[in-house]
Amino acid sequence: MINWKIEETGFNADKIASNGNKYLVGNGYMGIRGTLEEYEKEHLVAVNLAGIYDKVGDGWRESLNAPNGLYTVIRVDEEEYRLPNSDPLEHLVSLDYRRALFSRKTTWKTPRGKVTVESERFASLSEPHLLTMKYTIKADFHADIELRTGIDGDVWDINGPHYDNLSLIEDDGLIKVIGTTHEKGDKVCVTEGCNYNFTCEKNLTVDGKRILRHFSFITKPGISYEITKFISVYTSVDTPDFEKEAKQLVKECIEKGYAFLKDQHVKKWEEKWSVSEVVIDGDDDAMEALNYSLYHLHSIAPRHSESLSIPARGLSGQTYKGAVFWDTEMFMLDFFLYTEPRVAKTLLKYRIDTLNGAKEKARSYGYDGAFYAWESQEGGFDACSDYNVVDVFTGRPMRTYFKDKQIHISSAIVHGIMRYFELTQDKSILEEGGAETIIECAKFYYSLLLKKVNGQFYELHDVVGPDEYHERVNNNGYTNRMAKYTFDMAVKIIDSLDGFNPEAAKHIRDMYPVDDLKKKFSDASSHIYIPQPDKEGVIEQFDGYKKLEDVSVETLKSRLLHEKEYWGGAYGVAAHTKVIKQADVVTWLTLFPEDFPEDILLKNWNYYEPRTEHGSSLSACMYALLACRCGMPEKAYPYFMKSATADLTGTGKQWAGLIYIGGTHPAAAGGAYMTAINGFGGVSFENGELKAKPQLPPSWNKLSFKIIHLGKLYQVEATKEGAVIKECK
Ligand code: IFM
Repeated sequence: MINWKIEETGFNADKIASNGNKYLVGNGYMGIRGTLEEYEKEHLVAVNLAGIYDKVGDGWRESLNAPNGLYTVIRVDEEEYRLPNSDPLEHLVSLDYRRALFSRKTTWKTPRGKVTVESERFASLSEPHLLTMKYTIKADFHADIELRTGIDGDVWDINGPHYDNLSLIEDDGLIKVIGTTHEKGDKVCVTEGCNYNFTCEKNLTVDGKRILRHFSFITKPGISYEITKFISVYTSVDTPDFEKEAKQLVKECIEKGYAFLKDQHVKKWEEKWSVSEVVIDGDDDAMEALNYSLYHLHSIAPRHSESLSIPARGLSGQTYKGAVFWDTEMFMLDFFLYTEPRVAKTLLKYRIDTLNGAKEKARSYGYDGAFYAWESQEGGFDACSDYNVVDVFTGRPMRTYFKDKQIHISSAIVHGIMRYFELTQDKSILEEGGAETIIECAKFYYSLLLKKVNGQFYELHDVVGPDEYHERVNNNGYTNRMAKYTFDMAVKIIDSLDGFNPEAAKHIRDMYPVDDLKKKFSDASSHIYIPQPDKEGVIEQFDGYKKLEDVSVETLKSRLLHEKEYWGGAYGVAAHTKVIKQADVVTWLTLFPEDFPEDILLKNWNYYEPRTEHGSSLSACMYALLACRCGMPEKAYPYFMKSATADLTGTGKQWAGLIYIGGTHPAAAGGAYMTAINGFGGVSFENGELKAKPQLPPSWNKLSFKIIHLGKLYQVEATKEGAVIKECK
């Protein structure tokens, strides 16, 4: 059995950035990096907010980090003690990921004795605007302590600063910092109030962008001096009354006290685990890594909203501009669909509600329908830049084609909506805009189809597939197959309009010439070119792939001139070779294994596996899933562990050229979940029935989990002998 805790003893300054990700706590509204209270912006402190963005000058538009209400520093006998500046005698950080509690304990040796600080914090799962911390100081002598605690408005930004001005205010015993954003004048308001159990001299200062309370007292040896902080975070996008609500929440929390709030928070987490915990008998490492991954997914689920999605790096900072990618629909969605379908719907509603942005993007390129943002922010705005990578050699931005050519993004939205519908039979998703979204995505692909004068097939040219190292290719198999799927789904929707509520059906019929569209989409689906296996059984990833240089990933690595060099783009080392960044044909075959006999699936797995760099954390799980499909759980296992441990090891890529891409990896977490449940557990849904044909890795004796299907909760017990599925009463 696992102890649901990760911890690290001793202090290592090199781990400040990676521990910020690893020890993150969050509640979907905000993510608080696992940094220490005394850290400042150079240590990548962030209270990263969901769904609110800003742009400064020519910098990239990115998500906001709120002022840091946890900020706390101590002075002992007039000397400041803080990491990383003052070497500790002992240091421990830990994360109880069952209860989502971060804690630290640090002891310093001072000239007169030892001083220990301990803290515990959580982003409340029962109150999305609340961040709470308990901080204690203990000394083994009569230490002269000055505790400075308050709100640090000098926040870490990649493309900031985002607050044009900051107001630092004391109000009725509380302190607050309100930042006004550059672009739209949105307000971010952090309010702090505290309780403490000691008598002291008090003072309040405003020091630049910090508002700080000072508590001065002399310790008695062995006595703990405790302060609890209640911090509310609100924005003007949440409510026009943000200041009032922020204050009210803090006041209420001061009354309720830390223990009560913690208890409520822990109960909420227990509720989540009661459905989502996965038990792996025989492999504690795997069980720990998997549930730790699920912890991250829970921590970033936007439960406070009905229409919001999850950024590719979760709420761990501004990497990838805090934007939403296909990661959500293709990699994270199943976890929520199986354990908390309401969240899955929220994620998809975000796409439905940003349809206008997608239509505008399509129009801006001269296409019809909906071309979803590659890096989606609010309103569906595409934050992806045409120059999304910086060349390490010249320091110049490189033209990349993620935004304009990665057209498979729209099909991911269709896949997500249909998967939600198929697994829940909740038609409202289609009636409330899902049907329209699917039709618009189909119109988009339809407007891109090409036919050569004497050609038999429709083709899709000049695209980028999931393997981003090969840009502007023709007939990427994954993209063409997903376009076909989109046409099929649009036809299915048109055919099912009679079963919609009359108003929704009328809306669709009024908007579209449905019979004509059905004819067009059916024709497109039957005639779109889908690459077929060659005589070795291998499917060419795109036209001309086979002619590229066949080198190993290792050889390619040996050709690098710089460790941060970008492998893709026109001149990247991978561009003229068969080395691919991430699963591409393999992703197609994972999604549509029924397209080919099993020996073809296997041949393609064997062919592409040694040619894949896995430069994206999205890659490994697709190899794991297809390996399971091919009856190779032992080959799937290392890929599963790679996905499940992405945030535990923190060894993923940190740079794309000179652009920082570090942070948490929720798509890998979701991919690990899919591998455990769909792959090893062999879960499928046939004719509305939940089935499981397990194939466990050698070391696993039993895999147990729960799944919500068609509104009912089931317990699945999978062993090497088979599975037992029981409805939970
Ligand atoms: O969506 C992915 C993409 O497939 C590869 N680069 C990183 C993106 C965000 O995770």
